[in-house]
Amino acid sequence: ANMKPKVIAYKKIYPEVLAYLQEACEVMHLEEWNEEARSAFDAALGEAEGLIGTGLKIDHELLKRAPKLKIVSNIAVGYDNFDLGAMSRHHVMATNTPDVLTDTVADTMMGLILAAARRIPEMDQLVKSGRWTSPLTSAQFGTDVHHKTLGIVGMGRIGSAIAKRAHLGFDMNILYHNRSRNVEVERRYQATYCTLDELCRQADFVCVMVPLTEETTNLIGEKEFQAMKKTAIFINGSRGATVDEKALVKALREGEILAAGLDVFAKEPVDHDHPLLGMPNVVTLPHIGSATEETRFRMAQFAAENLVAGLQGKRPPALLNEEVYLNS
Ligand code: 8YV
Repeated sequence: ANMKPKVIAYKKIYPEVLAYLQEACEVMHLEEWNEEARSAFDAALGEAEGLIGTGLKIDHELLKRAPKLKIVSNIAVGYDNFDLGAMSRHHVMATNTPDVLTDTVADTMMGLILAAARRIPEMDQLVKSGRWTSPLTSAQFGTDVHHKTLGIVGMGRIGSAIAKRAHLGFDMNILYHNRSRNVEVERRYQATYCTLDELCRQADFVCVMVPLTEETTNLIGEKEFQAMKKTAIFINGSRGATVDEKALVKALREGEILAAGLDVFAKEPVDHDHPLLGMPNVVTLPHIGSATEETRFRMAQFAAENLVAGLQGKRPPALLNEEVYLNS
């Protein structure tokens, strides 16, 4: 008889990582999340001891249907899709993939900062559409990034990696707002702690890098945009819901801020008629923060290691709810 624990992988998994999982588990691999996969998932959930994938909401409703579940391994660092309290109550371990994506996401954010400030996608379109027929006029000039003030909202691992690039590479002055002080970034990158209001008032670039929680939902709204400089560029690489999108649209329309660079949206994929998509001064990306071959591979590998450790009774390296492991 096959005594390996049953696992459902609800995302396309790299073959090497799948092979690693299959050594320790009996894996149901759902490469695409369609109607068919959904019913296969529902049918297998009752016997599953482990789940691995991205984005699926893990709440009381789902946990009720999964009496054998021991661990859910998120292939992402953000875990706003987890109801951690419910998972702990159901004695289900929760894990994520910190660290391995930090530098890649920070690179993406520098890309958004540069793209929005220097209007790179707009200028690319100008060239490719054959409208580059005469020397540029000042109406087409961008704004400098170096020596400007970058305000980072959320100074965790990724925020620190952005501060590093911005300070050491672009001589930027760093302000930050966070739940707690981060003395390391203050010492290394001369970052200055301030209130969210002060940050909004003083920053040339406001970059949001907080996890999505109840406290950070709509953290940036009308009041914050009004406090920003008219020349401010707003960057979001966290979750769309940390920002009131209506207020963002209004701020851009009314010239309360200059531009925005967004990797995330309240609803993903974003609707093609969303007002943000019609604005030339808004650079949009389809949530590619961590989307490089190397990093997505490392994330899948890390998530698989978390899952296998948990199923073998070892402490998963990126365990989020310690109490479940201690009480097992
Ligand atoms: C993930 C992310 O790639 O890690 C996160 O929190 O947002 C991205 O890195 C995304 O969840 C899809 O895998």
